[in-house]
Amino acid sequence: MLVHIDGRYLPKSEAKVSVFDHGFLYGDGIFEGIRLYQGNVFRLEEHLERLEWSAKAICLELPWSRKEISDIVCETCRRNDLTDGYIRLVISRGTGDLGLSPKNCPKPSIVCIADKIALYPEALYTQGMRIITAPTRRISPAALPPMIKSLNYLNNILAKIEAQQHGFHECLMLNEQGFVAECTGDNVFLVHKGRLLTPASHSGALVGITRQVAMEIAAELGLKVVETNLTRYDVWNADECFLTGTAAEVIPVIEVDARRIGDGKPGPQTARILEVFRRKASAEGTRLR
Ligand code: PXG
Repeated sequence: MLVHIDGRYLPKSEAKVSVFDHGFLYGDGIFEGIRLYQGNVFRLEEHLERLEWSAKAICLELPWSRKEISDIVCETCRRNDLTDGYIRLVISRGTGDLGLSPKNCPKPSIVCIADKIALYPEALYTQGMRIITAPTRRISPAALPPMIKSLNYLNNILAKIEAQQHGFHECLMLNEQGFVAECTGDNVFLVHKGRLLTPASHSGALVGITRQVAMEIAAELGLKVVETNLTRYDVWNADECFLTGTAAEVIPVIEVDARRIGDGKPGPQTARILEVFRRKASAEGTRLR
């Protein structure tokens, strides 16, 4: 495997960054998780646009154009002979002194890893997943806007640990007001009485690229899409529930907090959205060759 670091392609064993990198010392940086399907990078422009917005939000001036970053992503996939996989693009504040001021870091670093991804067990896509609500709340947008895809994932990791301590793969996270925000690495959707519901983008969630795709598909299928405040009560009483994310794709949820969702099986609208998602994923994208 070859990893891109600041203009060089290094074997995995040599792909290292400095312990003085502020991404390591302070979590000062941003990233994107991107999928490659059948030799095409899925929604690359959207991922790079979100990366630029994350950079702007943390006052990190990108010294690379969108085209240069896009070329790094594609070249990393080509050098690894990948046709299907997961791309982790990381930009850190760069190497500096101790002390959290970014002023000590003259130049950001860019890392791109392209590898295979271990999904949830395939059985969960047909049988559906059971989840719970985590005690840990999603961080307030007033503290750190969850729209920034930053290197600070401890908030989500704490919730993930809580889920796993109770034997679950994933969990719901609520915002400070107690409304549903998202899961630890996925956005949440409900289907209720023929409408598709999802927490509004200001409710404390990352604005997911897969979320956007699911909303597009739902509209194409004639489902009305509504972004609104949702409570756990709304989730428990939904006809269907599913999660979306670059890693998870579209995964049905059949039980939340020991309440069966719908009839306890993946719902028909979820199945249609998953099917169209898989079709789009294999048909669209930025070609590597
Ligand atoms: N919320 C959070 C907190 C996320 O981290 C999503 C929602 C879904 O967004 P996208 O744009 O992917 O539809 C994410 C994405 C990983 C990994 O390595 C995590 C994500 C994506 C890819 C890989 O665990 N999270």
